[in-house]
Amino acid sequence: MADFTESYNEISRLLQSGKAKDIAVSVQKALDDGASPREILEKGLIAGMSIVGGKFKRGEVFVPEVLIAARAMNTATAALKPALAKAGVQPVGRAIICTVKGDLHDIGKNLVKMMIEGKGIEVEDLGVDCDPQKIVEAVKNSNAKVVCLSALLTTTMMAQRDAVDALKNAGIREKVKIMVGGAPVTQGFADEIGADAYTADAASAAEVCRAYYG
Ligand code: B1M
Repeated sequence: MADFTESYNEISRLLQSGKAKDIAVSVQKALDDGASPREILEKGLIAGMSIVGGKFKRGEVFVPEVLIAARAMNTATAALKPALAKAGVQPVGRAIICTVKGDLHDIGKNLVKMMIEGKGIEVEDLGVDCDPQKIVEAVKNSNAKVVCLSALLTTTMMAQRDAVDALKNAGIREKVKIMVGGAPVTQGFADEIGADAYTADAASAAEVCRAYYG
């Protein structure tokens, strides 16, 4: 079995320095050489982004650097998407995903989306800063079985509760399973707001989501 450690490290380094074009080339090369899409994601991209996150937290890099890294992450995940999708099966159903009201973070949401799509589920992406009413309309107008809510800020976690409540008030809460996640979210919080599932990462989210389709 080939060792792709150096490829993953290179992808992580390119992500940290925000080299969007180079990272897409490196991701494609790693795929062509036989690296697993999931390992590229976890050991290259997510590993690189957590280093950027740590530096951001310690004040060693600032918002512009983080944005540049985020752009590279999006370019890289787009390059990876066909390979992740290929590992999936026939579409088994539909899900809705968004980042909740007030929150502009979309990297984790996009990863969750990609991993769910990789399980053969069609995903309708409502984007970021998503108003609860928009979620209600999407559920009404589709046959989605699962709604995935991402939140990255302690303040916007509360908008996950608003989304659950909006679905309840619209009388369509029981039509869907509601999954929540994002760095500040916990199982306890998910229970408190009446969500059906909390998962800590994109891969687990995809597994739990897939299980809802039988
Ligand atoms: Co923001 N930011 N940010 N930021 N940012 C955080 C989240 C923060 C922890 C940084 C810090 O201070 N250490 C902090 C939040 C503090 C808090 O509330 N506890 C923070 C802050 C404060 C802010 C601003 C307020 C900064 C400011 O303006 N002063 C501002 C808020 C803007 C807004 O949303 N209204 C802001 C802005 C930004 C940028 C725009 C610069 C950029 C976002 C770019 C983008 O997304 N397009 C950004 C980034 C990149 C980060 C960090 C560095 C990285 C986030 C990320 O993408 N991580 C982050 C620090 C960190 O995480 N260490 C930080 C990688 C991603 C793969 O992980 O999104 O956690 P994550 O997703 C994971 C899991 O959480 C999970 O799966 C994913 C991977 O497996 N997951 C789910 C996510 N959603 C899920 C849903 C599920 C299940 C699992 O089910 C439905």
